[in-house]
Amino acid sequence: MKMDRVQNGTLNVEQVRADFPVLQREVRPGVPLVYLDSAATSQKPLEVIQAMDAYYRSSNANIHRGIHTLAEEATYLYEEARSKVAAFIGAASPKQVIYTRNCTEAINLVAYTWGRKFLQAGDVIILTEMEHHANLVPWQILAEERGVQLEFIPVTADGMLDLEAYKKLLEKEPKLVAFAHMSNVLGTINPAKEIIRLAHQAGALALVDAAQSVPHMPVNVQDLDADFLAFSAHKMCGPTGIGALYGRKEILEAMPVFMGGGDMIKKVHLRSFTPNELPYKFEAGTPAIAEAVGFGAAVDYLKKIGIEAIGAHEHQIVAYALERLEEVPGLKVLGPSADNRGGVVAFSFGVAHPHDISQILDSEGIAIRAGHHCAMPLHDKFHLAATARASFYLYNTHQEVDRLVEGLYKVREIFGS
Ligand code: 7TS
Repeated sequence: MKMDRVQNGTLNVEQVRADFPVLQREVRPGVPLVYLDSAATSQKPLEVIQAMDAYYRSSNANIHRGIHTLAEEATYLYEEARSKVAAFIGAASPKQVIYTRNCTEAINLVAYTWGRKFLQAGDVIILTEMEHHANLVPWQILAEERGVQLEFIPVTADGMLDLEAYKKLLEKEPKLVAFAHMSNVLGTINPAKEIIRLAHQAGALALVDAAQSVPHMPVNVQDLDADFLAFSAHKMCGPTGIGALYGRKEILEAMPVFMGGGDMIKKVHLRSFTPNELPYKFEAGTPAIAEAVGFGAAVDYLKKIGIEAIGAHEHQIVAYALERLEEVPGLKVLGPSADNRGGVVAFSFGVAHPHDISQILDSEGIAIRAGHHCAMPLHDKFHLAATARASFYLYNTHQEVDRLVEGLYKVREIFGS
């Protein structure tokens, strides 16, 4: 398969597109879909859909319980997928990969368990001004409850983190530095390895919100030396309803349990319980089994295509998009140049509200996202209530960027912006 979809490290996008059933559809008769909203959720290749379908058709059972053929198959598939996900991010052991509902739940798990056990009033957590609410609100809740102090690495006018300011903040001896590997608005790829190195030097742990990086670039938790790393399957060709938290083993072991119930215990008495081993300790109740199977299939798919080739393709598309969008009068792109950016372009456009832009583009079959993209403080920083955002993945083409630009000229005609 690798042969026909990738040639000399370059994606054959037409071949790739054929793997995604939804990309064949027309939004309305004669209007083909241009899907530019993969930062919200990616489309799913047939292999993922089929893996989940096959699971339900032939192996559906609850896991870790029954000693019957189907239960054993389901358990095997669920754990096999965990091993695939662990290998994909370079984790030393699958035991360090905890299934969660999504990236949001993974970060909340850390805030609720590690945060509540190890942090006290006055302790400092460093975040950044470009965080998604998923890596902001859980810490705000903790701050309110425990008197933990939040500090923020500033974002510069061109959408980069101010690392000099970060170094100053580290003098406050934080307990945790939690940051987005890639911004879902600015597209900025942050220097994760350096941020983590500096955090460790200052005695802090580091949590990487990798929701926008794991789907698009090689991410290796051991190379990064991350203490925690969180991401969602649905942004990486997998299903909704499942994500993962990677954690350093000794930290996960020291953390108290998250939710209570079946599977997360070794023993239960009427008034007490003994927690299970990793990773089950953090997985209470019947999990998303079919979704785990789909998650594993998504990793297989990305590996077959090659994450480097995917990243290189997106880099080309985003560089082309930046070049084409610059031509459109009145349009202002947020964030850095293509060199420091993944496949996300958010912009404002004169008098046209992002919702109107999105609606007009939708009439042309073009799906983008409009709003604050769950990053309100970042929008406040740039004095914007909302932006329009196009985001790209392995299946997007240069022609689709052209369609976007044509659509924006139509917006301009209507609004005279
Ligand atoms: N972190 C970042 C950087 C994100 O972009 C997102 C989702 C999340 C965390 C949360 O992921 P979830 O799967 O738990 O929801 N970002 C977006 C987006 O940009 N548009 O829709 C969801």
